[in-house]
Amino acid sequence: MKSILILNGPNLNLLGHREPEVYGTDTLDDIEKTCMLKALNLDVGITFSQSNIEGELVDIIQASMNKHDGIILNAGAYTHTSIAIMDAIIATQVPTVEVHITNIYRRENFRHVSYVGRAAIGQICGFGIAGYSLALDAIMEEIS
Ligand code: CA2
Repeated sequence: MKSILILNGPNLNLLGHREPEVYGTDTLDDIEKTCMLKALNLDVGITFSQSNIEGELVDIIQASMNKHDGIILNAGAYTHTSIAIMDAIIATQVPTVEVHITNIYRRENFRHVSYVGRAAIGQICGFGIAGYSLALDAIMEEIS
């Protein structure tokens, strides 16, 4: 059975609790439950993880080598700044799909740059939390 890591970055633990007008009312737990159900249907194992700390995200990505077949990554604001996370994805060579809840290209200019995007297979953004489910389909298509 394939194994996918769903990794979320800084502040995404606040989903559903703050700024619902931007990020909606679903929590990270809700996203996890939805993904778990979908994973059952797809017959794939998923591991869910979140950190607010850049170095921890790098550690988690490194540890995914020989453990997971793919990564779904919402690196939050580190998307736009972190060469370290980009390098970790490239180094580990685990196929990665980048996800954003919002359409980052309709927001401030500083969100239009994605370092993660240079290392990812592809990007899904602007579809709310459905993006995680779409990313699961996309990564399964890629690694099956
Ligand atoms: O749209 C996305 O998924 C983002 O990755 C979310 C990041 C943002 O910095 C990226 O540009 C786009 C922010 C995550 C913060 O999440 C919050 C959730 C609820 C309340 C406050 C922040």
